[in-house]
Amino acid sequence: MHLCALTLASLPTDIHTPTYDRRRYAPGVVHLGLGAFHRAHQAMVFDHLLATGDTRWGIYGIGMTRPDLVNQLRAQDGLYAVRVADGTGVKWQVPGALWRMSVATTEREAVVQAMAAPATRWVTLTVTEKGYTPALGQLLLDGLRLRQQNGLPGITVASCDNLQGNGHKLLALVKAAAAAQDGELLRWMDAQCAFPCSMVDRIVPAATAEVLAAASQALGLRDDASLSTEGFWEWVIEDRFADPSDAALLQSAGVRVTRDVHSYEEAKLRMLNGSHTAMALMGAVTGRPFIASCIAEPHIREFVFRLMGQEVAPHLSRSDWADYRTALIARFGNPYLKHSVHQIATDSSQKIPQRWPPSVLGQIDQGASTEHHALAAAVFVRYTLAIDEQGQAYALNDPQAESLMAQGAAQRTEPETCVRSLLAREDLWGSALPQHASWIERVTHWHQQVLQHGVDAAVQQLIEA
Ligand code: CS2
Repeated sequence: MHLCALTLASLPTDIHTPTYDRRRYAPGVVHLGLGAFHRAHQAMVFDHLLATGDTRWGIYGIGMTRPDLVNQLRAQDGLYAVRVADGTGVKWQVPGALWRMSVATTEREAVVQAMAAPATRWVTLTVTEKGYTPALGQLLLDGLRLRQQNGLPGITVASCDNLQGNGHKLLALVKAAAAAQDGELLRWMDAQCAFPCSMVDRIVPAATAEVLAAASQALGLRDDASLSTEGFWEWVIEDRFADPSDAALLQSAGVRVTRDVHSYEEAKLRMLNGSHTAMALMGAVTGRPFIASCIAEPHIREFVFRLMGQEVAPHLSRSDWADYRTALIARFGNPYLKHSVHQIATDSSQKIPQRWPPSVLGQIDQGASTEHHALAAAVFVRYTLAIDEQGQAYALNDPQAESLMAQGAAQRTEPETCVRSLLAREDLWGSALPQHASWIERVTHWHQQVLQHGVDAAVQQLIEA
């Protein structure tokens, strides 16, 4: 038997389940991007608000391209179990906030209608870095246009992707989709809608067979949509809402509402995500499958520790970075999270721009060392060979895979040409970094070490220097 509304009552009593009515009310939130992250992060915050008796936080979840996931969730009435596990213990929970589901690619009109439904108060997004396309701007604009035409109040549209200034980026995208005759719509949007920036944080790997098996054991039911995450979660959102009273509500659920999201965003993107990308590429090239297997190696742990302390922290406006670093290293080592390095290496070309160049440029400005980032960049170049140090081939899952592999292909015979051409890409490094000859020289140096002696020896060399 599957987990679904009918079988919910049969779950063991120590599993936290929704007790509120999931059928009587229309969803108040439309969420675009129904991946693992949203279901184990925001959906659990909304579940908490629903459990307080506030019926406005049910979710209409939109899978952007994945009918398989939406079908699975529909078969389970939007229910799925989440294992929350770390050094402090293991518990299972079934959040109940996901009420309806559609797929954007095949049910676009339903998505537009959902955004323009009278009960809708929020649209949230986790569509990943590469999802910020003109088509997304058009989809949102169409939903907002229908709301305005129907005389409905404005809404809060919250981007929750790992992009600096994500709310500003999203608003620009929506405005770019507007045509000359949309003046009135844009005035309505400015007056009635809000596009707050936000930083979200929780490590939620894609589910593995091991998690699904643990779920069926814990639940006594089959659950094809179960997930595993850590106890830690954070959601920091700019105090800018269509309905200002949402600020206090979100705060009551543990969300931090502030005017200064920027300092949280930059610390998270460069410390957590920046280290993640460095470890993911190292893991992919050395054949270590998970982040936990990387951070368990003393030389990689020391590398990450120094990367954050010496090259990232000096350029952050958040002053409590040392505690943040300690907490991150513990989180990376969480043995329950089988966080695949290849999952994190996915879309590296879209992730690197937010994660590395700001710290490197900060160091260059101060005449300080960029060695750790240079080594990470060298490992990225090595990664484009698509074969690990044991001779095992892997796929580059990246919208730029073809061009990256073409530029990196001859690196064993023409290493300098390959490093130069990959470091010249402004889509990865921005316009300033490719101009710095010393940076290119250091990446070339570390790339040579990586090719000749392997990633582990290069990391050892750096931390012993
Ligand atoms: C990861 C993030 O896959 C990735 O790129 O770095 O998904 C990371 O786990 C989350 O941002 C943590 O909040």
